[in-house]
Amino acid sequence: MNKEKLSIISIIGKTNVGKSTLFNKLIKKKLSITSKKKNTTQESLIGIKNKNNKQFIYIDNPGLNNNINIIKYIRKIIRYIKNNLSNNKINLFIMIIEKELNNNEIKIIKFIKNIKIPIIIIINKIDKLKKIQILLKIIKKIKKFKIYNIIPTNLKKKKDLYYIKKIINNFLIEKKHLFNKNILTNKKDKYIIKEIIREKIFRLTGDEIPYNLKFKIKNFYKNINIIFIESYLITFKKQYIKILTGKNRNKINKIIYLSKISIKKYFNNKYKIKLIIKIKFIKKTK
Ligand SMILES: Nc1nc2c(ncn2[C@@H]2O[C@H](COP(=O)(O)OP(=O)(O)O)[C@@H](O)[C@H]2O)c(=O)[nH]1
Ligand SMILES: [Mg+2]
Repeated sequence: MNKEKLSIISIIGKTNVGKSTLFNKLIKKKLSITSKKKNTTQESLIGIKNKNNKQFIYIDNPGLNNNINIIKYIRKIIRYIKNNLSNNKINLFIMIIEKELNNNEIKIIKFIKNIKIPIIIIINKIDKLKKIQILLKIIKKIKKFKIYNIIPTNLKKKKDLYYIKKIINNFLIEKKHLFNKNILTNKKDKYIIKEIIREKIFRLTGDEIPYNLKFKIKNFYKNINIIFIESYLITFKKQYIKILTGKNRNKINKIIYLSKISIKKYFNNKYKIKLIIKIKFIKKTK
């Protein structure tokens, strides 16, 4: 019999480089929300993929911002694994970059090399690069740090994902699986649903709006054939009520409609979805 193999893989990088896009593709399920806006992912999230005797545990993380302390960022990510995966350690880091390798990213490489955890670097969105020379320059710069697992990608292409998976396969260790085969994530259904709705809000509203909102699920239940969600969209600016509602409620209705489709899909069309979103204005007291 084949012995069980395991790998704990943490995906890191600046905000908006494509971490959640890669994460979803690797686990073959849209679990993490993605958008063009910054800081879409706010909490780390575990996704599990099983293949025969292999178990891949991927972690999607919030993005690295320019103004945060790099070491703190990495330590927090390492701690998340310790706390949520019963003291296990990360086997592999995947760092995604785009267009350049900046100083913060160099600091991360140095830190990770220092603690002796393997790292793969993905140079994503190569479809947006104007010249091949830019790519060659980045690769050269990375190689200076003795990192040779460098994968240029356009995550919208299937072929590129195949190479990434092949490389990840080299970092499995012989170890008992941490999760049962039918488990997909460490998060509760309510959390995933909240994220799905948050994604629609992100995608359907203007740039500044999502950062001035709070979204709360007030009531939630799930039985054998229905999921019921009653929620609040709280805004701190009065003028946003109109924008969020839209003409004849068309904006909020669209958010509800698209959320329902995604929630249904996430649960493999097993449930009817009843979703209520109430818009509420609260004066911020600060
Ligand atoms: N052009 C292009 N866009 C991409 C690629 N990969 C991801 N994106 C887009 O980049 C945006 C940010 O992706 P996301 O996964 O949310 O980034 P994260 O903040 O790092 O998790 C989304 O709109 C993605 O569709 C790529 O290879 N090429
Ligand atoms: Mg993300």
